[in-house]
Amino acid sequence: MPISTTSPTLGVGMVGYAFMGAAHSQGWRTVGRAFDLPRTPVMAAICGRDRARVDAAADRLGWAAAETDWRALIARDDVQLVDICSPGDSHAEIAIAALAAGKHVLCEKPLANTVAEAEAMVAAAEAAAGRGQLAMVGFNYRRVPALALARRLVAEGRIGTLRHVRAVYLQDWGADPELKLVWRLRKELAGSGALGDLGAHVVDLAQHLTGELITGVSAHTETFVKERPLPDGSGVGEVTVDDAALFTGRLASGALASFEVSRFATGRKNALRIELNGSDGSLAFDLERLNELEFYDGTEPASRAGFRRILVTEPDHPYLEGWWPAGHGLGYEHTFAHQARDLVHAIDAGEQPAPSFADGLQVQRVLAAIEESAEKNAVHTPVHGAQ
Ligand code: SOE
Repeated sequence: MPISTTSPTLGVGMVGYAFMGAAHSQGWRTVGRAFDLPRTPVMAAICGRDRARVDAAADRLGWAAAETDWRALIARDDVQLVDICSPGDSHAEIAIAALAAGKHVLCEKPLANTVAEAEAMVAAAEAAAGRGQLAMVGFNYRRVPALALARRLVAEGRIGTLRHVRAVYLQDWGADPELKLVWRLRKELAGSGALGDLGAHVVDLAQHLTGELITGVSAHTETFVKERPLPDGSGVGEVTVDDAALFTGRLASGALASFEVSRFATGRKNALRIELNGSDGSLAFDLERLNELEFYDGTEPASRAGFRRILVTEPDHPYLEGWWPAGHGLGYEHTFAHQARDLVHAIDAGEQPAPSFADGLQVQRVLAAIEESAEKNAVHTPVHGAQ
């Protein structure tokens, strides 16, 4: 449903209508009401395999039409941008086909299930860029205003030389003993477990906030529950992904980073926390308090220095110009509107949006290095007396 009658439109077609499909839909539904856009997104069609369910999703989420075959979706004349929110095993095929069909592409993270798939997607995106088409990967947490502000403060040198990145991303739904063998627990569909799902976010954030790449890692992963009941009740099946991953990394400048991601952190529902320590100060963020950023300015006299809480709701804070008066906070869903806003601007300007598919590939390479390291580290250095 167009909002502006004056700006040209951008027809969006979405693949997938589960959690991420609903979150992206919320972004497309609200973005034109919050921000002035050079093109008005039109929610042209959504795609899912089951006719009754995709029709219901189109109705509920606000899409004008529904398709049951993604090939039909990308062939539609009223779709200029394909937004991929299906499980990782389908990302490469759909993204490459959509780019070949002349569409722009937004693909949910992680970009792909393997480095080889991600490389093929980057090659397709590079070829399409020559034809004026753009491709972006959906790392939505980059668009939390407090994290966008953190990146700005790092770039302005407010924490000095980076020494540490410390990040955790914790959930607990894996701890449910009744949990079925859902797609997120099957390597052939999801690529990896907590690592690709949660680790991809913190790897991306660590690099995005600091402007540095992770150059090497050392890791441990574990699958705590090795078998789960099959969803159709026909028995049990093997869990083929990690339930948790612990890894350390070195950044290009020599700064040290540590990460923990888990689906077994009982009581932690969606706890993403990241802290940066530099020679002149520190920044700390907690997704459970996403309108806040903690800043320690080490250049202040020690007698007055201390972590200060910046309430990131001022109109001149990143993305806040579109929303409410100061003090009226935002939530998880707004990150998807911000992502849509930045992508629409990039498409209109013909400029590569960030994160690009190449950025997504780089994260994929870090994830692959973590898996390789975890395999090697499966043989631990023994602790004497503890065997
Ligand atoms: C996993 O449970 C998940 O849905 C991720 O896939 C999302 O990327 C994250 O934002 C919330 O948790």
